[in-house]
Amino acid sequence: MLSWVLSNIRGLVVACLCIYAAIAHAETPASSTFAPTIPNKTSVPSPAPEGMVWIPGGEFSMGAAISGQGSHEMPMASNDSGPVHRVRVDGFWMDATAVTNEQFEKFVKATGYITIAERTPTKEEFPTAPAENLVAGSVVFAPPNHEVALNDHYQWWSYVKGANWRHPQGPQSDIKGKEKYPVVQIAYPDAEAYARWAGKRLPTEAEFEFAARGGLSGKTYVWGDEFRPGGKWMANTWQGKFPVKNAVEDGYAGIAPVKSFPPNGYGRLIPLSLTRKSACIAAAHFFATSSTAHATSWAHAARAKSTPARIISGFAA
Ligand SMILES: [Ca+2]
Repeated sequence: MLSWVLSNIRGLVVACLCIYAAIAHAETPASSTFAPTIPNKTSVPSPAPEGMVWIPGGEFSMGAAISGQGSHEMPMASNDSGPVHRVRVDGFWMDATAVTNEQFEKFVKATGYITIAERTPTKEEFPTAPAENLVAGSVVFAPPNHEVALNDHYQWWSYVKGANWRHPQGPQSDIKGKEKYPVVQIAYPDAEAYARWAGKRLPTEAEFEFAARGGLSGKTYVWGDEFRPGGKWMANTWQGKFPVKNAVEDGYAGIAPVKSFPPNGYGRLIPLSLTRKSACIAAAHFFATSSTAHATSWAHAARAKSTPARIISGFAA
């Protein structure tokens, strides 16, 4: 049952709806060390689409030089982030912030779209699941009241019937007054659907990482190597013993409204940092845009180990 609940990640959120523009990746010789980002010299197209920033593209060092265990602590890197390798991306437009609840609501009102978390799972999708478990819902952060091993995220994620983007923590919760918060409980197909409706697309992982780095290279965070320069909170993070105690010193126990923290070097409001997946953990949900999406770019992306970002975040806590 537990394994089914956990495998039923269909509702687990893609908080990162990054929709954007053009591509064209080309692999360059791998290197185990970071080298400076070399931005493209092409001029910025105009006019700028509303709410979007131009990511110049160029050549950069992608990945992480260290491996980690996927804990909440920084710095960390997922084990598939290495080795560091040079990748080139074309310039593209990207949403400056995560897609908000009010933006997503416009999409739903216009299309009648029903998200994955709102759909009842079928026996065909989950043939081994007990019938009583085939209920619509999603995964919600539910911290234990005692310390637990950090290699078992099932200790703090629970499948909750009726949890979806309108009710992020379950039926008793809602998003009233949270119009400017990133939409959560959104699955990858939901993000794709939103992107299509908006005339955009999801970014590849390479594009996402290029944008997240903000022109810097090999830095721990998108703003540099110091976690709190001048004592300033630069992103929404967890303070305290995870997942038991959240001291909330940065003012946010769960997700924060967009634009709550400084943007990075490209003007994008990206929270954390460094490695692809962890960049999302602090609730970085972005949307970029796009004018074109070449099929070949996906192939190139795959070759460069830069599969389209299927970033999950969640933080419906
Ligand atoms: Ca926080």
